Amino acid sequence: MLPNLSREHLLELFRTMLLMRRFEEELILVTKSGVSVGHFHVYIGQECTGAPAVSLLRPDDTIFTTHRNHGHLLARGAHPWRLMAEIMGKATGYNKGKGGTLHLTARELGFLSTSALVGGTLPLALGAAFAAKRRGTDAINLCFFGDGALEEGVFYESINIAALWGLPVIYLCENNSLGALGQKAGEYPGSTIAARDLGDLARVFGVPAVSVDGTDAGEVHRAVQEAIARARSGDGPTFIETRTVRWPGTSLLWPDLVTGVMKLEYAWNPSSIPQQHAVWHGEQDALLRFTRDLLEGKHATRGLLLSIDSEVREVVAQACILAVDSSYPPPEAALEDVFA
Ligand SMILES: Cc1ncc(C[n+]2csc(CCOP(=O)(O)OP(=O)(O)O)c2C)c(N)n1
Ligand SMILES: [Mg+2]
Repeated sequence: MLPNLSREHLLELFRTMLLMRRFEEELILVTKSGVSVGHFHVYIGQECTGAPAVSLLRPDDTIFTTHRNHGHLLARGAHPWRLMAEIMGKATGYNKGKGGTLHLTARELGFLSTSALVGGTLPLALGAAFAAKRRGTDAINLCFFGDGALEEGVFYESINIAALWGLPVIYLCENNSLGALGQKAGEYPGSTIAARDLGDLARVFGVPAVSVDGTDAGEVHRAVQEAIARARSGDGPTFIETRTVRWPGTSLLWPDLVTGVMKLEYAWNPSSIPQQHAVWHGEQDALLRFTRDLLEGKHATRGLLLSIDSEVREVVAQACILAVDSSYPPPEAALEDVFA
């Protein structure tokens, strides 16, 4: 279902999701063409979670995210070219090329720190929420993490304190392990958690928990909206699990564009989807689901959606050119911005 928003707002969400998708498709393609960027993780297939969730925040709210962060930053309005430059380790990037994809930080956008340590941002989110409450503001913290973070002890310590002190933090667990619990060598691992319902891991601390379909922007929007209302009014944390099937291009340790560049046409002409990806594009691709919902709800014509796509592709192409053309930080800069 679609979020209960104006047409203009829905199209803005569509644009954001498309930007996330085209940005990462381009990133994979540019890597294949020989531009070295090191290891990175993509958000493909989880767009219907990040876009509506981040769109609900106020400018003074803070966000913590993980190694799978590109989509979250784009949703918050990060410049695609400065993001791409950072991923490539260039001096024009958000962190002067020193953070890279795994530690991408943009304080001006409320991203105080990103950690590639699984579970690493959970206690930091707690600190940000504590600071907001202590200052007497009603700002909140949105903390994204993967299902793998529930295997870490720090999750339980953090949510316990958040519950005890009624802190304004939203624990948004992006569970992308559905149907992909591969533990084979050479494959990206799924999490192994004994609990059947991940929400139970929060409920034992008295924290309200809800599980939603992460490809359903309407469900995500409603769950995050309720969690924000609770946090702002002083009623403490909420745990949200968003469930998605892993995109086939991330079953390998290094992302690969195995499904090819997605065509919007797949949304209205399923026979154009390559047979081997019929299930992914036809049933599991969050962005295509949103596209079909927009068309069925008569919020947009195919022509309008295609024109937004062309515009987004142009933005991404320019971002990539600028990033590739940027310089690496000079060796003399190695000791700048070092705290210890
Ligand atoms: C503390 C820690 N242990 C192991 C790793 C190696 N590692 C990187 S990503 C990853 C899987 C994380 O799964 P999840 O949190 O569900 O995120 P996903 O990649 O599935 O989005 C692991 C184990 C790490 N970065 N940090
Ligand atoms: Mg995961």
